[in-house]
Formats: sequence, C-alpha cells, structure tokens
Amino acid sequence: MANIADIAILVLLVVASSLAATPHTTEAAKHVVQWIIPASQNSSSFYSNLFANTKFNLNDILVFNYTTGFHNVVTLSKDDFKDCNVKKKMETFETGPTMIELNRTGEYYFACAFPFHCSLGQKLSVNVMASSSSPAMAPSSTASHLSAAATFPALLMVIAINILF
Ligand SMILES: [Cu+2]
Repeated sequence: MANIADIAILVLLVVASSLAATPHTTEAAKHVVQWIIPASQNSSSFYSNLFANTKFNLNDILVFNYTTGFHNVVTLSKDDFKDCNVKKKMETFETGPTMIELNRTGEYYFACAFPFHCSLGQKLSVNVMASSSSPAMAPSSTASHLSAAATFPALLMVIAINILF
C-alpha cells in the first residue's frame, strides 16, 4: 500500500506543477505608447495611424511611457477630445509610466494636458472590444482552463480510492 500511495503523491505533484506552469492564455495584452508630441507632419492623426491595426480587448493594459513632469495623461469626453479641451479632463495621471487597465468596453479618449501638446497631436482614442469578439482565442482557452480544473478533483478521487483499497 505504501508504494501505491508514494506513486499517487508523485503523480499528484507532477500534475500540480504542470497546472501551475500552464500559461494563462487569456492574459491581458499590454499596449505600450511612447507618449510624445509627434514630430510628423500629420501629427493630429499620428496616434490613430500608429494603432490603426491594433485590437484593444477588455482588460488589456495601456502603458503610457513618458518622463514625469514633461507630459501627463488625462481622460476626456469625445467632444473635448476632438477640440483638445484638456481643461475639461475627467481623470489625470501625472507619473510616468502611466498604466491604464481598459476595464470597460467602448471608446476611451486620452490626451496630454500640457499646453499645446494635445493640439500638436499628443492624443489617443481607443475602442475597447469585448474579448469574446475574437472567437479563435476566448472559448478554447476557457474550455482548456475548465478541463484542467476538472481533472484535479478527479485525480484526487482516484488517489484516495487507491490508498483506501
Ligand atoms: Cu505632453
């Protein structure tokens, strides 16, 4: 009986460590933004061009990289964003890098509130989609997560039976 129990514990350890090591496939993406006054001619569309092909999903993280004291990040309404009306800011983040979790779907409007920075193109809007809008990823990773979770108690039961009988 001792041998079976030893083997069972070994199996348990191996399974537990492999579960712990399994990468979390639904982990949020980090989008790094070099938060500057764009130097390009088309400065007002610099950031929208930069992220034109980027998908922002729920719970992704935006990382605004800048030196504290040289820029900041404020959130604006759609209209105030359009007009660079940065005095109407809703939230202000002043310590770089600023990390913002996109914890709701829909549009976000960011700008720098330093004088003229927004009108010189330091503004970014992102449209956050629900993660389920990428069908290739979400359902399969959820399924594998569930099956791994279900395997564990089942294994414990088998081990218990082995030890008892
Ligand atoms: Cu700025």
